[in-house]
Amino acid sequence: ACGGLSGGVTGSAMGQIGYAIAPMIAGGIMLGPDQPVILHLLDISPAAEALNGVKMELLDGAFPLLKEVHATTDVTEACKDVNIAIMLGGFPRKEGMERKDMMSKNVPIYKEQASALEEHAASDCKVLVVANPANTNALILKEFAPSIPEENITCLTRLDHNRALSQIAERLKVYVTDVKNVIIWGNHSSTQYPDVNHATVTTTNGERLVKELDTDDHWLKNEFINTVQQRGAAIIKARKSSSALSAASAACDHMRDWVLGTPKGTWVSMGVYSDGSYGIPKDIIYSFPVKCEKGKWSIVKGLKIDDFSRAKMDATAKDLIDEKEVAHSCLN
Ligand code: NAX
Repeated sequence: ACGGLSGGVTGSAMGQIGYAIAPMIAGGIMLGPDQPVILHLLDISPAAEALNGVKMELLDGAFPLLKEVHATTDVTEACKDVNIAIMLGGFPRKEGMERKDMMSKNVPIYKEQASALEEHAASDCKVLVVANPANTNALILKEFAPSIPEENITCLTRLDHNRALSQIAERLKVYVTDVKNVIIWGNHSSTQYPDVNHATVTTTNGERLVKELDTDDHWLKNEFINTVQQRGAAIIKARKSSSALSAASAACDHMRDWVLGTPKGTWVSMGVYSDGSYGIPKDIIYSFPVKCEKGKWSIVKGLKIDDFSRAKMDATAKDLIDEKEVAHSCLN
């Protein structure tokens, strides 16, 4: 109506990430300082009053780019004509809860929201699933929204990617902006494989491989990988709550790069529908290194994969195949 890009955010009322990301989107962090936005916020009925409170705060923020805010508990209204959908809604895993119990609560949500997006979103809608199990929720969404192009359905592994960049920066005592081209392969779970083999650091002597600057293979193959894999758990232990501002920031990074393009010579990690690249099975949403240009991502091809990486890439693919089976059993 007013030339703004319309974006839907689910799980935005009481949700920690929703509360963190809404002002980022309204402030232009996700789509840039020249892009007006219309926000559609969705949450469930018990959260309706809180959701309205978030809307009031967004209006009170007087964000120059924020043209309209629609706060709703109606999934159809939330999805209406949106160009971008950030899927945060779901139930967190509580203490003592089995992964299967968590999936049986969340997978049906993604089936329902798939249909709403398919029927009501803009035909070019770009979808980012953040809620866990992120890869598998995205896969279910893809299966139940067959008319949405499969390349438009992605999941968030950028937080893991950013965590890997920052671990390297801390270790080598450089700025995080000097590090690039780490890779997160596979699932956004503890089986993910943070791969540093192709990562580089910009130095006064040009681009250098991280592996050349840090020859401690033991650290790279053990502490580095474990720290990135376990970072979510470490945040929960320290904050008594899961990552929120870093997740919101990573979701903005994911969308911004997808829409506006990755910088030249740089790739990022995104969970995308596997085309069989690098021998990864098709029909799963797997995190690959991607470059983005003109609103489209493409998997970076031809990277050399050693035996150590191969085993880890296959293990996380297996984890996703198992999750897919559990998800389907939750729907039967
Ligand atoms: P919260 O539990 O704080 O918020 C979830 C929100 O979703 C609540 O407001 C709830 O009312 C709402 N909700 C529940 N069912 C819904 C439905 N059917 N439609 C719309 N909204 C619904 O979780 P938060 O900390 O914000 O995390 C959101 C999701 O992101 C969780 O699934 C979490 O596990 C996942 N994460 C994923 C990450 C990633 O890198 N992919 C990292 C951060 C985070 O852990």
